[in-house]
Amino acid sequence: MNGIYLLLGSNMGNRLEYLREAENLLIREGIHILDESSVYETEPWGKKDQDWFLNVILQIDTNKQPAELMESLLEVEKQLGRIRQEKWGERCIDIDILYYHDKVIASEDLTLPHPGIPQRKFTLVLLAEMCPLELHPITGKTQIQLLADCTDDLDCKLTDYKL
Ligand code: PH2
Ligand code: MG
Ligand code: MG
Repeated sequence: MNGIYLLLGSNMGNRLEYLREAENLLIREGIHILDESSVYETEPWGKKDQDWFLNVILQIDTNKQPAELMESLLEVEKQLGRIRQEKWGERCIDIDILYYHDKVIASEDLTLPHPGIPQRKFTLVLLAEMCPLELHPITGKTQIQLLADCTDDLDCKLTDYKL
């Protein structure tokens, strides 16, 4: 994997506005946006009785190391007023690091690559669009292979929304 990829998700309030505002705040944190995926509307994974999400992936560049980057992401979530922290529950904004180049980390605060990637179509469809042939640093599979192997059949709809 060559690149740093963030997944943004929102399923409360004006979801698109939350994604846009998150991108603006990331820029203000000194994070450079190199590329962005299409915006997808995705069926909630893990906890069914909640609204559908909008998800988007950003490829970024930063001098921050993973732990410091994670702090910036939590700061942006805080500035956007994220309060509920129920596992897999609804949230106005969630920003996760999917990949930080080939870094593999398993600390209490941060796991890299994001451990949910192989099980989540709402992540793999977007990764397959953005960096189809990049390799997962642990499994050695491309994003396309991971998507083909993924048994998640929740819906992921391409939208016309622009960040
Ligand atoms: N995030 C979760 C749990 N479930 N489902 C979808 N479709 N999109 C998400 O971003 C998402 C989710 C936990 O962060
Ligand atoms: Mg998440
Ligand atoms: Mg998160």
